[in-house]
Amino acid sequence: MLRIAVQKSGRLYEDSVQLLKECGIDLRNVKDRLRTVSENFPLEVFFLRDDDIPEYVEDGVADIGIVGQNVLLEKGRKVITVESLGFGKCRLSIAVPKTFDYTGIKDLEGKRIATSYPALVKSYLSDNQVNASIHEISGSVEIAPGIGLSDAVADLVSSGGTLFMNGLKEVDIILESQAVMVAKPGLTPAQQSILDKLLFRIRAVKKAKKTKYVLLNAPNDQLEKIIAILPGMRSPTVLPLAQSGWSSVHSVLSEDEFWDRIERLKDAGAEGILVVPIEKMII
Ligand code: PRT
Ligand code: ZN
Repeated sequence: MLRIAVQKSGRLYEDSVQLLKECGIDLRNVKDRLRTVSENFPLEVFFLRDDDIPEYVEDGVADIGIVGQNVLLEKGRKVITVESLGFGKCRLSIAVPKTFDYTGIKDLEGKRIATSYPALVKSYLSDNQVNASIHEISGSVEIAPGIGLSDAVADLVSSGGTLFMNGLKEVDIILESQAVMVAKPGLTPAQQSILDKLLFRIRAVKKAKKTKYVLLNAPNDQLEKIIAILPGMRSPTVLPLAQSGWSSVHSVLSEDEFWDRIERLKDAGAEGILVVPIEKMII
């Protein structure tokens, strides 16, 4: 049995539970529970506050956990990052009032900065040889300058809407963050083997999300040209259509090259292009 710590409620909860479900791990009655055991995979799930997860994993109360890199690096616990998960993306940024004529980090010399991430901010300031006082507050950091508590803030940003609504502008990025899976050092061979199984599934789910299955009809005299545009896992599948002189071509395309290739396929004479999501991809 492997014990995993995930956020009890908050921004990482839904995606964490969803990821486990997409890995085929049955989790029943997760709402309002502190722990649950999967019925079809040797995994026990603990639901905790995100701030506590690095410590619980380091101490071995849980064997693995899902947590934001921002929390992980702030806490400085000795755990191993085993996989980036691609959700919970945000950045820890410095923001100042719109009226602050900011030219660079040196402008924060002697200033007061409000943040919930004192360790990360402190090390960023010292890397840049800036002396400033840090005011640690645990929530609603963005209101600190408005009420005269600080001159600047260092807070998590995703869309930037919260900063904007509070008359602040983002001026420096301290850290780009996303949710990661962490593990305690020294897993037993049995635990490591469950983790390997889980990571295998997570990677298949992640890969599939970035990839689309494409089906199209191609005139046979254009087949060579069309096949050259499609990368495929090995090479595309080509099946004859009932209508003579035409074939059906199946392949996979990654998200980044998707639109470019679709344009080229159309130009090369492809018709009836269907694009289908892939649930899992094992290569
Ligand atoms: O109760 P618990 O302690 O578990 O949760 P929490 O309240 O401490 O954390 P929670 O649920 O708010 O966030 C959990 C994790 O989600 C964070 O540690 C980040 O890794 C990640 N994450 C991703 C974010 C954001 N995006 C985010 N935008 N965490 C917080 N925010 C906040 C930010 O602090 C600011 O108040 O959202 C606001 C800004 O959003 P925008 O879109 O207006 O810029
Ligand atoms: Zn928290």
